[in-house]
Amino acid sequence: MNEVYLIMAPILQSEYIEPEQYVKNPHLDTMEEDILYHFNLSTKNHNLPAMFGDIKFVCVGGSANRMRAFAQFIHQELELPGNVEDIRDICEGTDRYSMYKVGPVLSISHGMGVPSISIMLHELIKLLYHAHCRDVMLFRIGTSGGIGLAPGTVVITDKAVDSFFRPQFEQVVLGKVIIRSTELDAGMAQELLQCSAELPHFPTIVGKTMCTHDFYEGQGRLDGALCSFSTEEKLEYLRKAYETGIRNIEMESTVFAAMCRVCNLKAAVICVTLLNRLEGDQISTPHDVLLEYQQRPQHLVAHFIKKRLGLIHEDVHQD
Ligand code: R2B
Ligand code: URA
Repeated sequence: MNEVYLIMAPILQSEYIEPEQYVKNPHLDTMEEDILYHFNLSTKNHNLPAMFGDIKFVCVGGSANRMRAFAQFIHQELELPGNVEDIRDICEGTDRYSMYKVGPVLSISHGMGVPSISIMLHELIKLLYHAHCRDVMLFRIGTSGGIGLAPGTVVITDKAVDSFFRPQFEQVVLGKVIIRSTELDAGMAQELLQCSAELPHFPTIVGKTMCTHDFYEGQGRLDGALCSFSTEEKLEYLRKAYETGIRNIEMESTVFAAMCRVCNLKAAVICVTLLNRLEGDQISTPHDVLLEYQQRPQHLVAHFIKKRLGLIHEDVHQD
C-alpha cells in the first residue's frame, strides 16, 4: 500500500510574501541555469526580472486563443498605450503554452487537464521566483459544467474538490501519494463576489468546484465513447455532489489550488457554466452564446484588477 502524507500549507496571512517563499525546492539554488522548457525561457538567455518583475496579476485559462483575447481585453480596460494587435506571444518559440504580458498582467494558457496545468504551474511559479515578483495574485478563468445552475452562471470556487468530493489533491511522488489541501484564498473569493455585484450583467455565486481527470465518464456523462453506468446512477452522483455544495465541474482546479497554496500564492478560480448537467451532457448552446459566456469570468477579473489598481472607485456603480 502507498504511504499517505498530508502536507499542510501555512495559512496565507500577510499581503507581502517574499518571492523566495514561492518555491519549495532546495535543488534550485544549486542550478547554474534554469531552463523553463515549455515556455522556451531560461535564466541565462532571458533577463527574467526585467521582463516580468512588475507582474502583479497572473490569469490562466485553458485555450491559447481565449488567453490572447483576454490580454487584448485587459490592454483596453487598463487603457494602456500601443496597439492590441501588437501584443506578442512570449512563448512563440514553443506551441505548448501561450503567454502574453500586458502591463502588470500576465495571461497564460494551460491546456486541458491536471497534468497540463501542473507542468505550466511549475514553470510559472519558478518564473515568478526568478523574476522577483512580489504580491502576485493568480486567477484561473475557465469553463465548466454547472450542477443545478442556469447556463452562463459564473462560479467563484471556495474549495476545489476531487471526484470523491474531498478538498484535496493527490500527487504520486516516487511511488508514494502526497496529499495537498485545495483551499483557495477566501478574501479573494469574497472580493470577486463583491465585484460581481457591481457588474449586474450575469449571475455569480460562490461554491465548491469538482475537478475530474476526464470530461466524459469522469464527469458522469452518458455521451462518451465509453459509458458503464445508467442515467439514474449519473443523476444520483450529480445530486450527491450538489448536496455537498458542489456547483460546477471542470478539470484543473484541484492542482491549481494545491500548488498555489503550498507556494504561498493567493489564488482564485472563476469558471462560467456552459450547461446544467442535471439536464444534459452535450454542449449544444450556439457558438456566439458560448463565446459571450466565456467572456464573463474575464469581465469579472478585469473589474477586480481595475479596482485593485485604483482605476475604479469603490463608490461608483456601473450599469
Ligand atoms: C473546462 O473545459 C475543458 C474541457 O472542455 C477543461 O479544460 C476544463 O477544465
Ligand atoms: N468543461 C468541463 O470540464 N465540463 C463541462 O461540462 C464543460 C466544460
